[in-house]
Amino acid sequence: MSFAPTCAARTARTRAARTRTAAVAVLLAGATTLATAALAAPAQAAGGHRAASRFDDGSFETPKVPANSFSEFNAGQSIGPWRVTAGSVDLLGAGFWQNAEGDQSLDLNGADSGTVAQTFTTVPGATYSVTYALAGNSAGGPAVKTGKAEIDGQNFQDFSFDVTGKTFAAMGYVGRQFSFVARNATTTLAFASTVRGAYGPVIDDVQVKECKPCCGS
Ligand SMILES: [Ca+2]
Repeated sequence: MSFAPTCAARTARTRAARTRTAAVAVLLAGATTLATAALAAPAQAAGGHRAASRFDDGSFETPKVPANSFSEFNAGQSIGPWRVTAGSVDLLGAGFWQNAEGDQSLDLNGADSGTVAQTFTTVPGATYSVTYALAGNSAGGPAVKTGKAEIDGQNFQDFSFDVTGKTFAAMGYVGRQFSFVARNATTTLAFASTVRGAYGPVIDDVQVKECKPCCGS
């Protein structure tokens, strides 16, 4: 399965970081054939979750949690089209801190490190670009929040964010991007914290777009 690295490399903003990220994704994508057994079960229907549809609510706007507060969600619970697949996470309500998009965002650490995942329809063989905004919960240590983005249970991108000097009012969101080639009619995208404690990486504004024919065009 070709990955079309030249396509990923032409992604709209050819900042060095993005190009480097795409190159990493290419390398990782090449290893997918070795990890078929690790692929997540399509659609995760066993949990009573909705049938897979298009990727949705990458902004974590549903359900609404109380303004200036947050709600903890634990493994097995759903957050709109997402579900918590490990540990716990916190969904932050409007006004709690700065969001990258909309009124809410997600701390990947609730009581401790957590993972959220969403399964959505994809066209096998098509290339998709995933973008997301990354920050961190500066209310507690460690300063460097780490996590990873996974496609069908396979690590596609490690990420880290240093909250030093950041505040709830100025979260300092940065954009991250990687690409993947869909292998099946559904794909599961997950974000997992890899830092312990109650103050984790914060994500918002997750977008998944099919590259037709190129990402960023
Ligand atoms: Ca949001």
